[in-house]
Amino acid sequence: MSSPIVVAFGNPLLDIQVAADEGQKYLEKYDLKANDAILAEEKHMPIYDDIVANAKVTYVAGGAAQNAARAAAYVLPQGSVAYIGSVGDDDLKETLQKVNDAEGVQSAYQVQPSPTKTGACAVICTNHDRSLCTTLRAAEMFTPSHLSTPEVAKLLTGAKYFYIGGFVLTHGVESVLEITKAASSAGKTVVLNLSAPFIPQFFKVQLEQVLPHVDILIGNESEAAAYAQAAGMGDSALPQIASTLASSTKSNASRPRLVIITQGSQSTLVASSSPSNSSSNLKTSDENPKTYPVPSLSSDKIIDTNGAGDMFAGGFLGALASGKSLDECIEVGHRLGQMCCGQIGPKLAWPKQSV
Ligand code: 26A
Repeated sequence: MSSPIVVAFGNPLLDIQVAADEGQKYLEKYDLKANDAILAEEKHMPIYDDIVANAKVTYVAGGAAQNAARAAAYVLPQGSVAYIGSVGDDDLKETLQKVNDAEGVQSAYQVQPSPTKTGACAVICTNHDRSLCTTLRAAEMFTPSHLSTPEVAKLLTGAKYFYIGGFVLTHGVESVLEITKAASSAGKTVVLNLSAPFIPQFFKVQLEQVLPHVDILIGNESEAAAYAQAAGMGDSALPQIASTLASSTKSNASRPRLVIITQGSQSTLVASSSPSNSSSNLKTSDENPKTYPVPSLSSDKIIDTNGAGDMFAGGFLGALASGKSLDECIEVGHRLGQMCCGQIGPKLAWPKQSV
């Protein structure tokens, strides 16, 4: 089998999801915002046992970059995608690996010895919002040494597209820099997801270290706004934030940077640092940033929004790796994001639908 062309790196997590009818109670009990992604603090730690014992929960494979990897695999031929992250030697890992196997993602996990457990995310749904509260456990024990193991070194050499979940910047900037610097100097494509407002807010230093090596930056409106605040741009409008991020320093200057900002059901924005000089399949038009309306999705078709942004990003990436145009990549992203909204958790429709 040929080597995967896409490699994603992130925090492998098992999602423990509470449905919307019971969500409000847990938001209040644990002082969580309706639509947010945070690292669990001391006061949140009982939430995992609490929801398992007292709520109707669904277990679903999660971890933002792992979700995106499965979405990329959905649109690419078998064997195209691999995923790197750190897990415990436990049943949670088995569950994640089975889902990756079933959906065509090669799991190149670093496995921490017992009793370290695989990370988990409490997903509290209310209406169309989702609150993510994560305990990283094994995920934050990832070490750069894993990148030079023969299996992973081969994956990194063979791949052409690298997807980094911004969430790993809380603990893994050294590994991220190793992956992205090598990729960027070899002329390969690096995609970074901002992941959550707290990343630009509290991990700005790490973000600024990685940004020069990023060809395509993906985020949503609240992450972009958090970046603007952290970067001293106040409440600048989204097009300005996107254009500023697009034109910030780049190590591989021969290739322009794209910044993609999603806004749920509102239009997606794409800014390019150099629209006329884009590589052949990624040309934007004269409109910069360009706006892409999101097809409408009726409310009764939405089960929950957990993972929709990841599926957008992974769909975009898969389409990009198959040589599609920018417009087509955004369209595939929108389609997979919406498909995910119709499932419980970060899932797509199986058997596979054509996208
Ligand atoms: C470091 N944190 C907070 C996280 C995450 C995370 N993935 C990586 N690191 N917090 C939540 N997630 C995942 O985001 C997906 C939805 O976008 C959840 O596991 C969920 O599947």
